[in-house]
Amino acid sequence: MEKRNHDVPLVQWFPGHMAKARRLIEENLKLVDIVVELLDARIPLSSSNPMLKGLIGSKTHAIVLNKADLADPGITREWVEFYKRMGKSALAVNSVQGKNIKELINMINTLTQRQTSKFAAQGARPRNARAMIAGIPNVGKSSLINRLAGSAATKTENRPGVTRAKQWIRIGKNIDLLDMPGLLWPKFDDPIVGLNLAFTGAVNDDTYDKEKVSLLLLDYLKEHYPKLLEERYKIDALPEDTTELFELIGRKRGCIIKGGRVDEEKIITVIFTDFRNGRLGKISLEAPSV
Ligand SMILES: Nc1nc2c(ncn2[C@@H]2O[C@H](COP(=O)(O)OP(=O)(O)O)[C@@H](O)[C@H]2O)c(=O)[nH]1
Ligand SMILES: [Mg+2]
Repeated sequence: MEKRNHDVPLVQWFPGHMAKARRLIEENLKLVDIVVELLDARIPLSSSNPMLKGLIGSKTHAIVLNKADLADPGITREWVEFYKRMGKSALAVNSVQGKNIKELINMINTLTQRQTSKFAAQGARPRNARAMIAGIPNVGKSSLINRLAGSAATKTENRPGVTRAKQWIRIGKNIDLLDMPGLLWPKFDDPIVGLNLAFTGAVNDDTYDKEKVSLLLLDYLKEHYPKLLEERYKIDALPEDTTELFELIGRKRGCIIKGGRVDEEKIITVIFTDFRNGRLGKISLEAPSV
């Protein structure tokens, strides 16, 4: 995305909310053995939070790439390898269909074994692992918690008398998961990050220039996934000019208003929905730089 014009209006974050979220994470971190950091498989860098590293310190940390069903599978594999090379455990999942959820449970059990079996040598039974899920808004934290909990979910603890009781959900036999996920903020000072978050729908559509952003998305798709554009919109040769492509997509999809002009609002919606629902195909917006 280097050569692009990045004058996309930045999303406004609220420092007060951020400070509160940060405090909550710090507070909850003390209670768990492992933090599962949920990232969007299409934009692992843009959906990560630079502050988290400092917050978790030496706590066990696993990377989970969610929405893998929407991402380019080859690039997702590269990301998993990338994190592993950095010495982190990583796994790609689909929280809606429940793909790789068993593997995630195994991963949490394995990574926390040292803590849960601390007194095994003295004959004590291992205790349950305690985990929390953290990630930026809309990355799929609630979906993943629902998937992990399944239908047999039981709230295991709600200590009365404690001012802010923590809710735990028992996952399988050996894991207690904090019911409240940790809310993180994306990096908000990098325009490329803002753009990737807008493309994927992670930020509210009203916070940026939709037409500009949809043209930038087309630019990216034209460069990296031209075949998918040709197939979806039945175009034989993609026009050089992105605005032309934008209008052509409109004509192909019948986004026309009186007088034969294209309905720009409608085209923007078509492009965003097709991309975000995976109807264009499996697309990644970031690849590891090896
Ligand atoms: N395609 C796809 N969509 C997902 C996945 N996980 C979550 N979503 C969707 O992403 C949106 C945000 O999910 P949610 O769990 O509310 O995110 P949260 O804000 O992090 O709790 C919802 O529309 C989910 O259906 C996934 O693995 N694949
Ligand atoms: Mg949620």
